[in-house]
Amino acid sequence: MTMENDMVTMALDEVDLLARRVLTRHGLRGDHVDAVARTIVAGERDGCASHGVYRLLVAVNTLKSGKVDPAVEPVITRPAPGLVRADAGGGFAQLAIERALSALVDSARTNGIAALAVNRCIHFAALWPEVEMLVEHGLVALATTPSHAWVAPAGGSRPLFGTNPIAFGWPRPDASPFVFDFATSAAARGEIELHRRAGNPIPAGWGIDADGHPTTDAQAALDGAMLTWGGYKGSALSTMVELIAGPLIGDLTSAESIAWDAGAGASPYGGELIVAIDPAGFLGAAAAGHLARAETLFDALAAQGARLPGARRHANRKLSVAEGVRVPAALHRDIMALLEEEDA
Ligand code: NDP
Ligand code: PYC
Repeated sequence: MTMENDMVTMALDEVDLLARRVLTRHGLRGDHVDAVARTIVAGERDGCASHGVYRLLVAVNTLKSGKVDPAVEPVITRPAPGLVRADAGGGFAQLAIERALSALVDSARTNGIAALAVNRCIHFAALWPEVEMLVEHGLVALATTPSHAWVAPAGGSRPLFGTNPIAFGWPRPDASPFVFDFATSAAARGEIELHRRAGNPIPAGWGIDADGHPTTDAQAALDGAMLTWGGYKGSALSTMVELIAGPLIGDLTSAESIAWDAGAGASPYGGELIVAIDPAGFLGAAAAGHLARAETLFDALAAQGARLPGARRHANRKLSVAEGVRVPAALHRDIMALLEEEDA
């Protein structure tokens, strides 16, 4: 670990050890520690600052609030041939998803398509690690989850939707997978929190203040309402997320999640829907040929100088493995302070 220009450089195994120490010190137990640490380290490794080590502060805050069960064992069931359910039992989502993965892969292979409903989970993570786990098995994947009601619908001015991310993954035979993952709000709430921490204004169009006026003040937007991405289009997508990863799977909307939180400031509570599709389901032995044909789309995109979502992350990953990651010193100090707390 080295420090220069207010940045701390850490090797990935140092980040991993730090994450485990912090989570364990604050009461996380059993396989949850591995599963949660893995996504936090992956976020930092891939240059996703809003869902990297910053999430240690968020996870600890949730552990302290008593709103997450730190040791619960997820229960995996298969209610129908194409359906898997993971009851997280009030624990963090990561372990429930890891434990359901083999059933979901098996079900997608058998049926061509399968869906996993994760219920009663606390979700503070990025979705791309979940999608990538499925893509590694040669499956196409779609994942989505509501969060807390922080976002005003297009045309409205009061929080109703969560930041409601959607992630999609497509396996590529000889390249990193095509994976996008973004909030249906103009930016993830974590991005606004990082701007607040750094004392930086947010771009116009991300939020409105408590009186409904446009603002570039991060705290004012956090206290007021975030805005949807792409106006009414993001609003419609966000509504879809509320429905398919809320009532459709018997779980909470973002408004219900924040009501459940009752001011505790914990991470969102509710469900997640993950759909996995096996290309061989429709195509059988022809799947490889059609996947190869899909490559012309990616080639044509690159030929125009456009970049694929996921490309930045994968490039960052190579760099982090070789050179480690750079964490702002103030954030590193705040994380280290979590290890010193007397009453943890
Ligand atoms: P961004 O607006 O930064 O969008 C991220 C996606 O867009 C990535 O796939 C990124 O690829 C791609 N992208 C960015 N710039 C370009 C470009 N110029 N050309 C092509 N592709 C590009 O992310 P958000 O702030 O909306 O979300 C960040 C994270 O927050 C997500 O991982 C999301 O899952 C997480 N989140 C989680 C929530 C939860 O409830 N659990 C709620 C809300 C957000 P690349 O990564 O390669 O740059
Ligand atoms: O950044 O909006 C966000 C977020 C919500 C839950 C996890 N991340």
